[in-house]
Amino acid sequence: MPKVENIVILTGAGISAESGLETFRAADGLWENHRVEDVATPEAFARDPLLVQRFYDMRRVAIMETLPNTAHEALARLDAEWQGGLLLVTQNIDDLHERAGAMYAGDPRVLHMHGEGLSAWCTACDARTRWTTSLADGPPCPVCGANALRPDIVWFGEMPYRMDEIYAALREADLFVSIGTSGAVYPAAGFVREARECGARTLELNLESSHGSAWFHETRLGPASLLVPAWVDEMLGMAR
Ligand code: BV8
Repeated sequence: MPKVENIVILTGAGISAESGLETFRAADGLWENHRVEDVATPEAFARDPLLVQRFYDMRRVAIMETLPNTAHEALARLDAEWQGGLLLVTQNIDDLHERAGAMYAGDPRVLHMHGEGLSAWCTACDARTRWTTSLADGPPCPVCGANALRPDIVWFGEMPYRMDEIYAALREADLFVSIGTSGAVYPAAGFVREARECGARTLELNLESSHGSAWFHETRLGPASLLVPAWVDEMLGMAR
């Protein structure tokens, strides 16, 4: 493999599956018989804010009850030891990458493009506050006091966060690695093409082939808890 300096990693729900967090596909995209696409939208929030707040209250509790697995820990080791460029973009709203070790909350190298389950966003003053309890109870914004808190989540039809940074990193990437995602949702699902068109090598680590598998130079099938530590050992071994 040619020399690798800059790496961009994209993770999805599959990397957190072995920590016990349900993936979107495993739940057949359903929650209380609602399609996730029908709950995770600004329209659903406008129509039935309590339903949507309860959905994210449940997800917040689930996040707080889970622990990082060996795949998160391996990426944290890579984050700590890799000498070149590294950007970890996650579609996940859990904080398992941060809790895995080297990465810490607010680490600019962990980019939650679809927001964070443990963050509340005030639609009155735009403040974002770490949140680990219920929002369905309608608590006031800690900054401005308004009753205007929503989950700090990018819903369908909303623009994902920090896209400029992501595309800039994809343009510089020598290697793009996708871990535990079905490649079903855009713009994340298009990153492999962006990277490839800019000359990066592309690697997919997933339990099964995904919507985007044809775009990867290499796909390795298996659980993230096995594939990711082995890949990180390979990268760090190669760097030595
Ligand atoms: C945008 C946060 C435009 C929420 C998520 C009509 C109207 C509006 C937009 C659209 C439209 N039609 C299409 C679109 C675009 C839309 C889209 O792509 N829709 C899809 C359904 C076709 N995208 C959007 O709306 C995006 N925004 O387009 O904005 C715009 C433009 C200008 C100005 C303003 C706006 C925003 C999308 C973000 C939605 N939010 N998450 C929440 O979490 O509740 S999406 C959510 O689903 C995830 O974040 C992720 O992105 C996506 C898929 O999830 P995955 O992570 O891939 O999980 P999944 O279960 O699918 O797959 C798991 C994989 O892991 C599987 O492959 C499995 O095999 C594997 N696996 C399982 N176990 C393991 C494993 N692998 C390894 N080891 C294991 N143990």
